[in-house]
Amino acid sequence: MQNHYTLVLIKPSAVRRRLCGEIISRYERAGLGLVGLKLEQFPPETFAKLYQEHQGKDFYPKLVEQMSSDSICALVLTGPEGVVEKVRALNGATNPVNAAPGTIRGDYAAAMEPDNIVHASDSPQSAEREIKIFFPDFCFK
Ligand code: 3AN
Repeated sequence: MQNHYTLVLIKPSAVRRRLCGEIISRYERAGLGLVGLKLEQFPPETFAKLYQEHQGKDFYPKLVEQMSSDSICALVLTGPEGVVEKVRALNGATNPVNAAPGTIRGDYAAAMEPDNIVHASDSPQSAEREIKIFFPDFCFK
């Protein structure tokens, strides 16, 4: 059986709030496997690659500045087909104002300020591209 993967980045504000353990345990409780983990500060160039589709948008400069300002916690999660959607469902809507209670963003953020707690890939193709940015040696099996 083919394995399926997705990338999650726990954003700097959530790392500072000591939320990594809580967030990781939500994914694990949902049956997903943790197969990559890094706590590290990355330069703006790394996030320019990650957020290439958002270049030119008004929020882009601040997003890159914020993500590179401090350590993030990068995760590779594995699970059955649909793992990308499953993680996005656990995270909740992009804007925490609209994120349902019980989701990560719904429970830990009230607004996009200072940030929306987590990033997650939005398709299996993005997941592969994004995992290679943060885990260049990751072995897709
Ligand atoms: P998601 O993280 O849910 O996939 P995307 O890919 O649309 O959402 O956005 C990537 C990141 O860009 C978000 N996590 C958020 O930090 C930022 N972002 C997206 N839309 C906005 C917005 N309207 N205002 C401020 N930041 C935004």
